[in-house]
Amino acid sequence: MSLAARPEHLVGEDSAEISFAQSDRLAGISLGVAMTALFIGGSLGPLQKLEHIGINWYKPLRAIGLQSYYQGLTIHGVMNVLVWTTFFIVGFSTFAIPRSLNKPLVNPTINRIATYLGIAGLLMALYPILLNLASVLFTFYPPLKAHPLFYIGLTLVVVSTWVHAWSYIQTYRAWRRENPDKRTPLIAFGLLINIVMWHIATIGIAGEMLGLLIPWSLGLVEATDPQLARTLFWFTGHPIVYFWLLPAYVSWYFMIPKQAGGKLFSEDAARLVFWLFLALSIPVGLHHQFLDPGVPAGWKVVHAVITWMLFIPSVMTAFTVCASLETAGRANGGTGLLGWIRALPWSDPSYVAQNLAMILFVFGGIGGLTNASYNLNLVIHNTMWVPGHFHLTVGSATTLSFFGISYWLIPKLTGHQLFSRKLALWQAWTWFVGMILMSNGLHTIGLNWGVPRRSMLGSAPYASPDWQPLMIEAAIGGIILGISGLMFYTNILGTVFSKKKLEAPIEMPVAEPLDPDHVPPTWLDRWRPWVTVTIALILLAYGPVFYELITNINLSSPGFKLW
Ligand code: HAS
Ligand code: CU
Repeated sequence: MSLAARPEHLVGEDSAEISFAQSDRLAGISLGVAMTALFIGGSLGPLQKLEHIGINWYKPLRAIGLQSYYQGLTIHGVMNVLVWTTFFIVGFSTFAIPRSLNKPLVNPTINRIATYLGIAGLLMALYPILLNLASVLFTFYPPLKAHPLFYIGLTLVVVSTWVHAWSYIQTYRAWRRENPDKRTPLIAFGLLINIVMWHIATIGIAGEMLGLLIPWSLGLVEATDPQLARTLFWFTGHPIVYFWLLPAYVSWYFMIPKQAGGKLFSEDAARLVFWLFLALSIPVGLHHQFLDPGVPAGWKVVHAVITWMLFIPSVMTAFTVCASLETAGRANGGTGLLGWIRALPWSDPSYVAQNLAMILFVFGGIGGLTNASYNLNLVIHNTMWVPGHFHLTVGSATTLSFFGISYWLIPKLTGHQLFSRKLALWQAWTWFVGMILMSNGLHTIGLNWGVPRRSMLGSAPYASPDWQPLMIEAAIGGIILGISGLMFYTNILGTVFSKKKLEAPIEMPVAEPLDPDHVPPTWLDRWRPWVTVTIALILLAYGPVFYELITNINLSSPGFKLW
């Protein structure tokens, strides 16, 4: 279908008059920072697994300044789950929102400022981390106390995402003024909901940083209130996981069907799912605090119930994405009950990486429900089960999907052919196998023996020989993941420095709905009611909790530096 003939809400590519060069350049910078961060953080992962089976790697690494296992684990957590995700999402949004609206950013200077602010914040936070002045892990729970630059730097990274968000919203509003009766194009729709959800969600961490941790680390106040800090942290800390997931969902819903040769099964279902994530992502943070003594039990129940409601949009996603893939498989000639699966594009690495990510997410999601059940949470909280869970979610659903996106996006941005499709396919499959081995080992030792997470198990006096086979399984998985990571970087660097230009331009994949004449109802494209419900639910589920904690604020805990 020619661009001009496409229904308006499906357009998503350069037209002769419109240039996206500025936003593409900014997107490229953010993606580069993201990938560098993952390289640094990811390379420590296999080493942690080796420590757990008694191979002590961090002593030799003292020569290059790494002081301890906990410093390594902080670098791993901060670089992977905070920096890689955030910068990739900003890069992907900066690339895809203007294209999807078919309108360049109205004020790219704002995004340029935001990009450099984010990088400045990152460097500021890295300085104390690398000097072993902030080995407080990625959750930075007080009373562990880091150097002030750690908190200030991370705050600036969050502020940079707000500044990006303001620019995207400005561009969207300009588009809306020009198109008052049109439905928001789907890719922009999903990414905008994600960034707005994130904006509301980060009020928690902003409160924690500005109200408690920064003044405390600067010595302006002597003591802090760890319970209030933890609760503010998880106000942001749960929705952050959907901030990481929703860009992958954008790709699964609105891009993958196109790449696979099919159609989006239901546009209405897809739109509803994103609104449900806006409304339900935030008022659930207490499911990370079921074991915290200072939070009233009744509110934990409320958050548990909303968490189960949040399960619904993910199950709807499983159904809709599967149905879209079925349309693709059948369009490609697949027949029978399952024959369409074989007809999916299993030789396209971008597709394969993302489909494998979806499969791993089925197991990560089931584990999430286990976590959210209070009585089961008592068994697995703070055990190795939890890293097992989040490597299937952020480490697979998100990260492997982002790899899949990179396999078309990096060639698109550089204008160079992907260095090696075969290597990319191997990369996706080795990530899949490595993650199955590692997460199975971690889940099982956590569940069966309560083996603690975030511990130097290789030298723990309580470690039992019974754990060893599963630890070895997890370590083999971790090493395979390390090799897979190296394959990814070889391919990306190979592409960036390749001399082979693209033979044909790459278009951003934009899936068309199965029924092209269907116009989604207005209530699925209006911000006001959904934002109102979101704020009301937050006030309901968190209002009394914060009222209680703030009126009884207890600034009594000094800071500790235990590393
Ligand atoms: Fe979680 C802890 C509950 C999802 C990340 N989670 C964590 C932590 C992280 C994390 C990082 O209730 C650790 C934080 C820390 O350091 O302490 N999580 C949930 C629940 C969900 C969930 C209910 N988590 C995620 C996602 C994450 C993530 C997504 C990152 C991206 N999580 C918890 C709880 C804890 C927790 C407690 C605290 C544990 C504790 O005690 O410390 C749900 O959203 C999951 C719903 C998902 C599904 C899966 C749907 C499947 C789909 C794929 C479809 C497949 C297809 C394949 C189409 C039900 C959508 C087709 C295939 C073909 C071949 C055709
Ligand atoms: Cu959560």
